[in-house]
Amino acid sequence: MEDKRLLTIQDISCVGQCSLTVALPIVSACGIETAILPSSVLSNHTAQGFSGWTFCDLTQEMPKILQQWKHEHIDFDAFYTGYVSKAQIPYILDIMQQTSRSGALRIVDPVMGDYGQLYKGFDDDFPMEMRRLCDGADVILPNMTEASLLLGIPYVQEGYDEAYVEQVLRQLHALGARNVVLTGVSFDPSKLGVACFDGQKVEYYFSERMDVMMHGTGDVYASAFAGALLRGKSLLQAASIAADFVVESIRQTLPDASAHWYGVKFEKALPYLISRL
Ligand code: PXL
Repeated sequence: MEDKRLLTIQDISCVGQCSLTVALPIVSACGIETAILPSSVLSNHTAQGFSGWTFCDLTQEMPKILQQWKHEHIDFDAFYTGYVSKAQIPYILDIMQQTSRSGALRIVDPVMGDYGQLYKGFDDDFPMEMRRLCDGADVILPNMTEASLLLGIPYVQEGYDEAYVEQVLRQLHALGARNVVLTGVSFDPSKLGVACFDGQKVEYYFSERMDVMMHGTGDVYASAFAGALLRGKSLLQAASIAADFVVESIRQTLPDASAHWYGVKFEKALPYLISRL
């Protein structure tokens, strides 16, 4: 098997264990060469806990970097996008189109929000632009909040049933994504999981619900998913391995959770992830 090269496009939050600072080590640990395109540089993430942040937008670098890559004939087997801005979406589509190796995979984590809310700094019309990145993706990985934002439907926190989830999966698939992995699905308060839909069958995977809220777990999930998928795992296998890796990362963080409130200690769970590949 030829070694794969993936490009991940998302921000650098210098401190806070999310986005590129988790994607690069996790995808690399999966044995996949990982190139990066930073969408912005922040001092730290924008989620609750920090009192503020610095932000340097890198949109204008994107077309320049693309030109240089084209000059060097640089191309990729896969793309994995995360936290990006509305203005960057046309550039990202262009980069994917112009640097794809044949059959290149597009994995889109439509990072926009959590717990029913858009992240700070995103406008209300961002979800409509994010739909453009989902259209043509091989896999999209929305959480329940992002699913509701993409579809323009109310966020339902709990009390839904399989029929509801399956209707959401069908609507997400209709945005033009080949496969949907919906995260944060729960029918039982003690279990949390994912629902996978390939346009025909719906499959679920549940693990123990860790009764804590920890930042960056969506990025840890998407990174492990991308790494496992590129290592040849099926959609459901990659979705399950990533879910178990998040649980193990949370477990490793729990003894020190109050000092380590800004993210999860995924580093300590990397040997576990590698053992599953
Ligand atoms: O984990 C998603 C994420 C990525 N990047 C930045 C964020 C967040 C979540 O808040 O603030 C900058």
